[in-house]
Amino acid sequence: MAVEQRVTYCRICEALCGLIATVDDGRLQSLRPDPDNPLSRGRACPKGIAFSDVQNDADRVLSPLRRRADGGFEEVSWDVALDDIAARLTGIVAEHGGGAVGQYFGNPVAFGYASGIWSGLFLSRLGGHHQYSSGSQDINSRFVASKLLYGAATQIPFPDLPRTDFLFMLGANPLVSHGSAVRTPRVKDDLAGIVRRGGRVVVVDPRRTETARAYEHLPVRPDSDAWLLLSMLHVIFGENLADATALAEQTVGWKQLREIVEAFPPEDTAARTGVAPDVLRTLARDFAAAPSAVAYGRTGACLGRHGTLVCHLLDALSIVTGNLDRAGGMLFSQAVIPLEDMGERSGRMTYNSARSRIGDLPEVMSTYPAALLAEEIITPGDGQLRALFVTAGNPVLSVPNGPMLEKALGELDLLVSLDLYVNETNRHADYVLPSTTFLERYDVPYSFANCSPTVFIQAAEPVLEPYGQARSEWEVFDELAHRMGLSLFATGPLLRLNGVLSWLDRRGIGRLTPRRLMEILMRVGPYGDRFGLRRKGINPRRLRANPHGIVLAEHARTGIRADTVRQPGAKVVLAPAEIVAELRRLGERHPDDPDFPLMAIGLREMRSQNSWMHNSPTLMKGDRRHRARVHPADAAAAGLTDKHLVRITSPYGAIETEVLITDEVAHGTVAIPHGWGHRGGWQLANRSGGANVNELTSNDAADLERLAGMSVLNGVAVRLEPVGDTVSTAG
Ligand SMILES: Nc1nc2c(c(=O)[nH]1)N[C@H]1C(S)=C(S)[C@@H](COP(=O)(O)OP(=O)(O)OC[C@H]3O[C@@H](n4cnc5c(=O)[nH]c(N)nc54)[C@H](O)[C@@H]3O)O[C@H]1N2
Ligand SMILES: Nc1nc2c(c(=O)[nH]1)N[C@H]1C(S)=C(S)[C@@H](COP(=O)(O)OP(=O)(O)OC[C@H]3O[C@@H](n4cnc5c(=O)[nH]c(N)nc54)[C@H](O)[C@@H]3O)O[C@H]1N2
Ligand code: SF4
Ligand SMILES: [Mo]
Repeated sequence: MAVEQRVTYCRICEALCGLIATVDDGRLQSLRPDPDNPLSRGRACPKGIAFSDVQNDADRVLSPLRRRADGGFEEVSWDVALDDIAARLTGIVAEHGGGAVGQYFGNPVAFGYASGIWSGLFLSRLGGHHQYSSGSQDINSRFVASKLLYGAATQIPFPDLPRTDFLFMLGANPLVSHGSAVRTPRVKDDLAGIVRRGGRVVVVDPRRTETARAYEHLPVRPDSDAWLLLSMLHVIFGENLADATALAEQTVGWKQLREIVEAFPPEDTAARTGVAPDVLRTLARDFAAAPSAVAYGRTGACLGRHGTLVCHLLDALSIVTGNLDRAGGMLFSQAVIPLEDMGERSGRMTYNSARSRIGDLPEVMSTYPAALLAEEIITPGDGQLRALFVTAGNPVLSVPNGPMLEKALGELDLLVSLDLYVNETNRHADYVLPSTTFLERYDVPYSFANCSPTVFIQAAEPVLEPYGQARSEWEVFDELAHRMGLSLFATGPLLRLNGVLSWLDRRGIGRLTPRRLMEILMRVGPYGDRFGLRRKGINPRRLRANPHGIVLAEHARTGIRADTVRQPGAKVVLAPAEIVAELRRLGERHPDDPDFPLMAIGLREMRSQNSWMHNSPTLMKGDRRHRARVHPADAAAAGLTDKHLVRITSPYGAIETEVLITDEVAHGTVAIPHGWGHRGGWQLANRSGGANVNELTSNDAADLERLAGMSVLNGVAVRLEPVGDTVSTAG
């Protein structure tokens, strides 16, 4: 067969860059950036290109693996695996009820719509509620803030980068992460454009990051953002810089917010934030005075002790200055494929409709804090978790207290994982089921792809047949349901689609697959062809004819608050009771402990993707090792020199890794990447050393952020000690 060039897009991170795959006789030869993708226009990062290493990895799992009595794995057929899993699940449900079954889904699930929908249907059909995800280590605080502000957890407002005059960016490093909760595949151009237009980009971060270096850096102490933002609002209200017209028209509760922030003058918060009062006052005035301005935050905003509050205050900053729902400000996300909308309308995007068995924490869109997983497994009683599916996740490395979780996994009656690899989590599984890569499946973007300043849609057909026996995740859940005699559609949000479904049925259109569901939603969505009623609307045929994607509108819509906010009168709620209660807890949760004088924060690297790309030879070339970034003064105080092995101890655990001395972190701050310390089936990753930073973080329910049950991953109290006189000789 001839060598072919096939158009697709990358699904590793939220930029979703266009790619061209060179395929020779069913094998991937290489990936390169797609020059004709209208958004990424010939740009991709090293991970996207190096995904060919993952696709063709000799360590990839390509047939179902079953645990042997001696602890190793053996290859079995799909029929053997699925029959046994179905039988064991049936037994567990018969004995303990569906409440004994759970699932954890990891970050890659967000890049394919099918797996999340079908596994969710499967679990709810069993009557299970034990649902966990990477969200409680990532973005659930953002969802909860949105639920409280806008009445819609899936409403993620985003910065209008191409038109703003002032980007206030807190706890994000998009020059490395390529943007999260905002789709900006050419983020370098988008940020440079702001400055070129005479605007400003201010980066609030404890570390002088790649992004901070390129723009204006405002260093802050870790986990102090709530105080910083309260003081900015203090100045804005106190100096009458708020947009009174916008507040009256768009919001309720702004007077209460004004009262609250009175108690936070910058002079009082400076000691905590490390930001001088005059600097903060000038910043607040400039932000309010800019023709357009927007506050944006990501994981650095979400992962502290008050993540939900920080997300709330960030939005409040844009809203109070009249920058909501207008060009250059903070825009409401609106889906091209209204999947989330369907969830919101059917009341499925819940918050705090139930509390966790352990720790009494609220559910967030039917998921509980993943930090509770270990306790939920080992704690006897009604609702004890006994069977767990892990889809595209590696919680042993990504969730606090990996060692305890690892032990707990061994207590399960059944652990099944759908993955590309044997990782640190599923090496304890009864079954590892080989999944398709994004190159082997159909996709259309949803979820965070809606946070796009330019309205865009692209559908990707599979560019490769699945390697080996790899299967799509949704088919696995579909098959299991079938073998257990369950119908996935007797329940849940799909009931809402009944009208459309019976219409299709009458026309003899076959069984419902996730793809069919998305195609229906696309056609009834805001840009859809309404099955022929709207001539220029999109439909599957048009998407196939335009494989590089279609720009549906140069700019995302503005002036849509009335249709978007699901609060009484479509008014944004600026002082919800939960946030007011959280404000009362401020400070209580920051005890100083002289035994742990430093604060650890996270750090993402250009050539890592959480825990799962350390087996790519291309990405691991050169001097790639796990290193904790330590300020020269802190290193000196601890008796550490460069490349020294350091023991980092928190109240919850200790790790040993290498030191990199740098003044890019402030005195008192240590920055440590997550997703290292491998012991899976990925041989190069295993050889790369490093440690699991989540041995330092706490999975105690009492330590979790209160409103969203977020793991506290930034601002972790630690101390440093040299490990003997060992200096690494590698590199
Ligand atoms: N200390 C600390 N911890 C953190 C963070 C932090 O900043 N600091 N960040 C957190 C964040 S934001 C996130 S999102 C989480 C991530 O946490 P997780 O989602 O639990 O873990 P990942 O490392 O992303 O692992 C993803 C797994 O999915 C597999 N995979 C990749 N693609 C596919 C696919 O298409 N199908 C299937 N079935 N499997 C696939 C990979 O092989 C890998 O095993 O980590 C969190 N943990
Ligand atoms: N190359 C690469 N890209 C990725 C990933 C990856 O692992 N590698 N992961 C992807 C995933 S899953 C996600 S969720 C996104 C995340 O996207 P981002 O959030 O943009 O990524 P980070 O680099 O973690 O940026 C968080 C920033 O917050 C800062 N920070 C830490 N603590 C605090 C604090 O208390 N206050 C403030 N103001 N800042 C703080 C950190 O120093 C860091 O610079 O990135 C995605 N993109
Ligand atoms: S930035 Fe890199 S990893 Fe993210 S979508 Fe683009 S090519 Fe893929
Ligand atoms: Mo993430």
